[in-house]
Amino acid sequence: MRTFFSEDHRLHFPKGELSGGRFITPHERPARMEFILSRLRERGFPPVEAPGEADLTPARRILDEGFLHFLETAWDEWKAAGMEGEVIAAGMPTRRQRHDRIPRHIDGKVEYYCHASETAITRGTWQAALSSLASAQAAQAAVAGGERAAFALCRPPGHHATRDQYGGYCFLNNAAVVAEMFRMGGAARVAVLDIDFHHGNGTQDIFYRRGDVLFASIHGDPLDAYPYFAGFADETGEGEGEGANLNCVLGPGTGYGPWAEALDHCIARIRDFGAEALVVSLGVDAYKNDPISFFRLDSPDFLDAGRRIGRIGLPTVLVMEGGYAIEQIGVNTVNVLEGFAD
Ligand code: Q9C
Ligand code: ZN
Repeated sequence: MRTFFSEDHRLHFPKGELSGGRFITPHERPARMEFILSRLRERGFPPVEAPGEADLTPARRILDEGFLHFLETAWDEWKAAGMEGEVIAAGMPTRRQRHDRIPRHIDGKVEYYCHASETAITRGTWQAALSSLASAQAAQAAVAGGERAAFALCRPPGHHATRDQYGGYCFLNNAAVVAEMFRMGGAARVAVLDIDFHHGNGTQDIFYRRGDVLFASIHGDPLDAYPYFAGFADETGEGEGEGANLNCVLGPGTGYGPWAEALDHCIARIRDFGAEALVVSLGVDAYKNDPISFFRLDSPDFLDAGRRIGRIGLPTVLVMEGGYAIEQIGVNTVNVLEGFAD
């Protein structure tokens, strides 16, 4: 399987993540990529390939233009306003507040376009997010060109980014753009299968009213886990999208048995839906020792999960999302890829 990867991810490494009332070194850090790259080499995967430039045309079809412009200019505006640190949202518009006017002041714009303040924007964040998207797009092009599957080793991740908000370490929704590109390329129906521990609220948001893209996700119960305010089982889609959104919610301590049952449930739905292409939001934070999640998958379970996903038999782009047990992220991620290719 070919892997697409850009070194530009290094341009995004905030000094701090707000966690438990303190600033810690972000869980979502550059070293994550090193462990995956080294495992890919160890297992004899072909050398990773650098993507070309990101093409924002497909992104503009599903993302808000003002949001894209904000991401591109936020750092400069923040600095021009005399802010000394990294771009961090101190608040967000909430219940019974106005969402119909975008603030003029950069501090207000940041609050408008952010949904989780653990995530900071730095000088290089936009370029890193663009190059991450470029890797996803290169993987999509490879699959559209006839490869059975390709791996987009994306950083920063994307599945928490909605059409107009960043957060949860995500800025541009790579998986959603790939799904849209499959549609543009002629696939009548596309499925996104999200196995990251956290609910892919961004992807759900983008396709919620659409019947041509199925979103199916297995994740920690939002009553107990980020993103808290989305991901419940009764969110099934709206309008044309009714029935094209499947949330499989599992509680603290869930092991591979029930997790694999949920996976099979998602797979059956993907088959019934008649998807012609598959996008996998590949997070490995369901791992038992992940520092910010509560499932109990073990490393060999990822191999089995990969096998089940491979047996769906669809042209597939696997897009990297989360995974914060850094020492094991390489083995767990590559296990999914190897299981898939079995
Ligand atoms: N104190 C992804 O896996 N909350 N994002 C962190 C830690 C945000 C995870 C709380 C988690 C975001 C792509
Ligand atoms: Zn996650």
